[in-house]
Amino acid sequence: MRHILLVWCIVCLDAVEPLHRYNRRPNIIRRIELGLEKIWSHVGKKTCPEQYHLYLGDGGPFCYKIVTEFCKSWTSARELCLVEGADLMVFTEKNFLEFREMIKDLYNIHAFQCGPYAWVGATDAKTENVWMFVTGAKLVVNSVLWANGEPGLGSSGRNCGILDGDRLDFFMVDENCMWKAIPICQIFLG
Ligand SMILES: [Ca+2]
Repeated sequence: MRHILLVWCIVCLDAVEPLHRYNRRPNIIRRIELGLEKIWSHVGKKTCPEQYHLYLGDGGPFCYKIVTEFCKSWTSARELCLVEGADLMVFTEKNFLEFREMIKDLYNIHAFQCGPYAWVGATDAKTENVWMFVTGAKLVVNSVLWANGEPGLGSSGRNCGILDGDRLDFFMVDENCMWKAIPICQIFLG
């Protein structure tokens, strides 16, 4: 199972972002492998590592962690999750609205490090206007995740999905991947 997870992870990396970008930093694959080893027992027992919360609703079971204290580009945010055996969060149509409320409430209690923005595990970096989740699943253009009028079709400089709490009430927009936002990490248990 561990090897299946690693192969899945590497295939998904390549599905959404060319693997050679990661191979320029050879340690990252090893660090991802170590991350998967760390969470392996949790996946087997359906428990969450420290600082992660268990979610049993739609799309679960999975663990998630809203990392309010780090401010990163999309790729760096994703790497932060990957080395913990996680990945950037993906949502279902049903659980998104629940998480959006949770993220809004959390921001109101405890402001995020770089403003009201959070990265989603979604990108069209590989093929412009073809939005993919990091799981390899396709994200439809009329998904409830998107803010009205988003994504901006043909915006090749905006290839990463972000929840924008500044203007759009934490619905998703396409943003420049070098923008800084907090990661939300997710570990699927099933
Ligand atoms: Ca784009």
